[in-house]
Amino acid sequence: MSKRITIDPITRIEGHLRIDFEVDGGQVSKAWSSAQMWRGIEKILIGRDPRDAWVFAQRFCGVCTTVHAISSIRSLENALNVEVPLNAQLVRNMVIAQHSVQDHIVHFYHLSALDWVDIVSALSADPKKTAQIAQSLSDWTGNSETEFRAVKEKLTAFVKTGRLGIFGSGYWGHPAMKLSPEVNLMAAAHYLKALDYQKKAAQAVAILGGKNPHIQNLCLGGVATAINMDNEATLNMERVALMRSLMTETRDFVKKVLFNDVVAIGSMYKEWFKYGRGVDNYLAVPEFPLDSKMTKFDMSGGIINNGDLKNFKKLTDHKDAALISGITESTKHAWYKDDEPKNPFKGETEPMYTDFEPDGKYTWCKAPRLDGRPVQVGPVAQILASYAAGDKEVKAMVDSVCSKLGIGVNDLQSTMGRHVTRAIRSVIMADKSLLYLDMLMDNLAKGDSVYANHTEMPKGEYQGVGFHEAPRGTLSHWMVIDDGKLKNYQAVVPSTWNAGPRDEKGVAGPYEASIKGNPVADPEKPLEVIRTVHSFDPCIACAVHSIDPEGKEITNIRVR
Ligand code: NFE
Ligand code: MG
Repeated sequence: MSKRITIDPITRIEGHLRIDFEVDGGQVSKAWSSAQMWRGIEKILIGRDPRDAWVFAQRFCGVCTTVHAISSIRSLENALNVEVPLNAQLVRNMVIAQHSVQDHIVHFYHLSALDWVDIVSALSADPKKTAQIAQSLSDWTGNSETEFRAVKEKLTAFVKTGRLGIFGSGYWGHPAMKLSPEVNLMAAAHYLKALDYQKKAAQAVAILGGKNPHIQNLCLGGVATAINMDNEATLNMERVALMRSLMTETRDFVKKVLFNDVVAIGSMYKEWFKYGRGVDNYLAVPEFPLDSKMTKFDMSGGIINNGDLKNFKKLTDHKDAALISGITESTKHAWYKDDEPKNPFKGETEPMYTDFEPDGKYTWCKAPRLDGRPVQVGPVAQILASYAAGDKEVKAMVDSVCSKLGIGVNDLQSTMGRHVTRAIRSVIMADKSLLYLDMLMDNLAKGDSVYANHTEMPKGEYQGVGFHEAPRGTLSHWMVIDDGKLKNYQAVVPSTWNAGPRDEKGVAGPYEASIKGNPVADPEKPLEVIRTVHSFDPCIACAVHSIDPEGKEITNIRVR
């Protein structure tokens, strides 16, 4: 007899996600992923000046604070064929990379570590032994016995109050929790430290972008970041020095703490390299442009089908016609009017709410498809694409981690593989932030001080797509412009690719497919399902771009 279970809401994610699944013989046999909120920012954009779109579009989300701004401005630059000077590309690259560092630190420690780490067990740890374990992993200065003793005392005092707050409804003592008290204490201490380090990365983004969340420094054809090393009101020597020190501190944390913790936890939960694979078609776009024409990129992108790295199609830039025309979104099982799947240039956002109908419509997420196939996006896709393309840095890190863990590269297509590839990506992002800062300083020293190409809005009809490899995967914004006003606007977001429902052929999306086959030791406490869902780093605000808790239509948005 199968048993139907609903988890609503899934906590420790961004937004409102409901997961339904059936358990048969201790394993998940079927699953449904349902986004429980709807936003309608695409509709707010219609009729507006496309040069303003990035400011509105980045309000899709406050977690991936910058990515929608980047994608939006790129879609306009793509539509009008506008070049972006190198200085501006480097400023944008630093924003992207530092934002990723912040996002990945928060995801690993604050949103997912407690699926693996038992805080209550940490209370019985020996701080001295904990320090020995931590020091065997790295020479990070925060790993002292005194430090761990202080954290243990803090946690004990906290638990004694009887008010566990955010730790209140964890699955402490669950049979699937396997770490020793000492490793639990080490991770708990790093969880607290991580709060400080994510803030440093956010601060670096704010220096470049004027504020965070939601940067203010983009413009069509470049950035509006005033750069003058000798002026007190601009990005100057003092700001650059501060940024360099923030970036160096977070790089050390990511390399010496986060990365080692993920590998250590991975090595103690090795069976999780076998669960959670799900959809094994992958997409990542090239990222970090290093020239004004967007022809040279620092990280590779491409498409992998059926999990076979030899079956890899490299994408060399963001103008790939087959990619652009191959993307469609199905709304057969989503709370929108349905028709044939549509390419986003022709996409619509017409809500049609029905309640949760497992065989009908059951989510606010559309189902994106590439050449008719579901696709998984995210750090696994980007790291595997870079690996398949032979990017040296990525290849070296992947090979070394796999040999340390005693796994093959293909085992990264899994629940734990998502964490490990995200940890690898964190290190790369931290390194690249400093690289782009050096490149910017070099370019300025050469006398190139241009950071925007001024462009007027032309008359006539234009369309453009802006791709970006965001922390959760490939993001694209699609705009159609008519006489200087937006005629259509669609976003196909990483969490839409991953959280999307079945399509018109009944083929499940990545979350749904990945949960299938997971063990469930205790159906009342489905920790194993949550582990796999969290490994994607869900962001539902992004994915469906006014919450109505009653589930009623709330489409009455006034357009200027
Ligand atoms: Ni709201 Fe996002 C990222 C985007 S959604 S967090 O990364 O784009 O997947
Ligand atoms: Mg969309």
